[in-house]
Amino acid sequence: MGYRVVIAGATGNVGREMLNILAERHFPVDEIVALASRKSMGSEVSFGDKTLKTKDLDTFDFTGWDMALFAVGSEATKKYAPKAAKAGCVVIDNSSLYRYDPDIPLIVPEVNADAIHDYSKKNIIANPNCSTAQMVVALKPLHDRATIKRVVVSTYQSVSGSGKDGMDELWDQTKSIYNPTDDKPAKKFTKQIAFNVIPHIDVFMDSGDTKEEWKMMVETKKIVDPKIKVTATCVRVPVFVGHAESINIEFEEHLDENEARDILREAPGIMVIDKREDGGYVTPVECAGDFATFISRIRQDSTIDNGLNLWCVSDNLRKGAALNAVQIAELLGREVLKKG
Ligand code: 11C
Repeated sequence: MGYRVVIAGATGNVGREMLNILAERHFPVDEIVALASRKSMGSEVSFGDKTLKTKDLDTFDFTGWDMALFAVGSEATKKYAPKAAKAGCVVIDNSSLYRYDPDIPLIVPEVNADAIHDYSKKNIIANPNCSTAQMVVALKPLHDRATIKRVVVSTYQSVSGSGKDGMDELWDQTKSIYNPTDDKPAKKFTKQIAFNVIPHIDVFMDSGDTKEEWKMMVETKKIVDPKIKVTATCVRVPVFVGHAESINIEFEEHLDENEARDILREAPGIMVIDKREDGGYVTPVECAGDFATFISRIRQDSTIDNGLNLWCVSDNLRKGAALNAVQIAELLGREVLKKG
């Protein structure tokens, strides 16, 4: 016996990946329905070797469905997630709407799987921001060994994080650079993204940080440990899929780089590729389509007492969004609903 599963936002980048990953991981599905906004209704999406025709999210009755994976953005989530939760269907939400609600667990299964039991307060579970998800997978095993005090992170985030429009803008602008008569001015991004980098993701906050940077600080505290201080600079780069992060960590205790490498090698969800030679590290194009969070360039930071640097790369549509949501669905099935 399996689950009756809803995918809300099935035609977007993340919704399509959710369907792919459920099929790839043989999630025990009895029935699955793909929902979309009225304007995309009737369009087709793939689920394994099947094709699903999308139905209207606005009129859908969630009664009798076990879980709904939402990938629709905060506004539509606000309208439809409470409806699903009230009908007894557990919502796993990829938007930022509920992440900071103390009654809603924010889960990365490799890090804080125990939080799953708090789902019942509101029947909703939140999925973190993509740049946070991959970072906390790397931080948690190191924190367990040497207690992290502070993290300084700079991100190199792909355009797929901003949806299909962002990917189209990079593609069109890149082509137009070689064909100046076909000028493609910035629309989705605030400056030219082709052959450029932009130190601005999401809106500016009063502190001067962007909301993307704020999310990394606040979500890391909620998922790993409220005592960890995080400062972030988030940058959009002209890469289609895969976020990279340069992470500097300060610990309470000394942690040798070789021990850190061994700890990360054993940690769930991580693949260490770290040879000190040309190409002995992972870049975003190599991580696209993969489940793992890749760690490279592990080395001591000798400018502080207990410091370590590393390079962390992961598929932002997978570990950063759809894969993590499916892992939460698996956890919910295994620990709570127990049907599969
Ligand atoms: C980006 N991290 O790369 C964003 C996308 O809070 O779920 C995900 C935004 C979020 O633009």
